[in-house]
Amino acid sequence: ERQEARPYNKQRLLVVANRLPVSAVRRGEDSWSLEISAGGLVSALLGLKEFEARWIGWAGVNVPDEVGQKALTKALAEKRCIPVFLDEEIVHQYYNGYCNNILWPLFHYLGLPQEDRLATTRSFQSQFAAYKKANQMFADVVNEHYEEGDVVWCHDYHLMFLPKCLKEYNSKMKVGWFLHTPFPSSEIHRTLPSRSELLRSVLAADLVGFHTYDYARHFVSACTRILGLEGTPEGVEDQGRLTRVAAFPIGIDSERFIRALEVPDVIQHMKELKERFAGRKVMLGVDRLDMIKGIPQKILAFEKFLEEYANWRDKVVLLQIAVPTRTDVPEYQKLTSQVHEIVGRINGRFGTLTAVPIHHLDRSLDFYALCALYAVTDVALVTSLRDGMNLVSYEFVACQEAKKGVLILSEFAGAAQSLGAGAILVNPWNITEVATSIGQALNMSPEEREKRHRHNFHHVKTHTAQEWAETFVSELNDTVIEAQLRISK
Ligand code: ADQ
Repeated sequence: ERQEARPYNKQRLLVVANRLPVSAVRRGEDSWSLEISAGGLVSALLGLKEFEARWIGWAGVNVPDEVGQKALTKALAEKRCIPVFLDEEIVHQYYNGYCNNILWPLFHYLGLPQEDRLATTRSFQSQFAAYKKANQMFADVVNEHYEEGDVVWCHDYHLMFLPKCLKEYNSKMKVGWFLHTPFPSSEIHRTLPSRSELLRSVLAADLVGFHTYDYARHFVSACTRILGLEGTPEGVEDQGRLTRVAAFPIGIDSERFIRALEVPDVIQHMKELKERFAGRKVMLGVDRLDMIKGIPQKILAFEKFLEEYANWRDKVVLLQIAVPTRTDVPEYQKLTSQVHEIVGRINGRFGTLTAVPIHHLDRSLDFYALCALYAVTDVALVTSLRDGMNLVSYEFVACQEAKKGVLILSEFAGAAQSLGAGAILVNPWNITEVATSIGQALNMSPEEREKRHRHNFHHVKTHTAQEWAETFVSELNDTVIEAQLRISK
């Protein structure tokens, strides 16, 4: 495969992320069926015409035997994917442990789960060791497939140790690292026992990217305060070597959503939804069922709204679609029952024999069903307690050209910086404020809705995922050229 001819001048891009964009199901000893999952990153990279992208990552399944590994590697190669095989113990310590139980809550300002606090502190060293080991395994695979001139783009908090491993193999490798979550204040980051090692490793990259300027600033101050390095307008300097640090706000493939609204199935589905909820305003929440999304806070705010705005009680419905994730982590199981409990209580309190105010689904919707739902919604509610960006808000806006519904958006989502002028911004912890904003959204004049939508729609259409990826990769190329020029001077 490495010998494969390719048009000269097409640069290869190795995208390294914890998960490959496929779900793999084993059909027999040496046969697999694969399905590509069309997330934001996939569509962003599909649009990158001048690069030839390969993915490197974990396929999300444990494959202990060599026959299975060989067969999966072969099947994945057709999708331009290269697997990293992680065994169950590593997944437990690295992925469930260090990534999801330590870094994820910390980067979202949530602290460690209460009753786990001491246990987590005790297992910290072994989990961090597994994290480094896993990152080294990713590095081995990258190194094996790397060819001179390739660009290596590492993604997210799972792979903070990767830039260092890669540069140790080959200091000439062009390495970029992008964080999809917030980077917290340095006061939070400094509580991590491995704070310095992680920062130093990320700094080994040539370019480090974040969704917002604030996250980039937090990262630079962590480097100055914790490592004593110098922050410059370009990034962080260590003994004459510059690591460029900048903001690259992600977007979506907006045309894909806009086009979907013309598909007959979607139109039919919209018609059914409109009939189903005739006479009621539709409010919508679409989230992964995660602590950071503020789902209980959103539902409590909706309850407050029903209490305070009695005349709206039978004229509004909240559809909350929450796809379960990380279901084997106890904290997530607890969140599920908490949400069910609140929804049950509110439906019991405000429901009638024929209608309930909240429809809560623990599932994901397929792309067309999601588009239809976005398009018939009057008010979307995004109440993340912290969120790197939040693409749901972008997807909603993309589907609202006809309806011009209102977006209520948490000020703690990265998207607040780009869609803030068109949305109603709220502090999700203040349920009275959110309830009032719901009232304001439902009563908003068509002129004001039009004005706000125009602003956001323009943003979502012009700041696409493809543009985001292009900007990052070309900036990475430029950064490396500039560094070489500086050295040769
Ligand atoms: P996420 O935390 O997953 O991403 P988000 O950006 O909102 O959050 O993306 C979620 C995606 O999953 C969207 O494309 C959405 O359509 C889909 N989705 C969610 N719930 C669904 C459901 N019930 N059914 C169907 N689809 C559903 C992380 C960071 C974000 C950051 C992104 C990209 O946490 O802050 O914006 O990466 O960098």
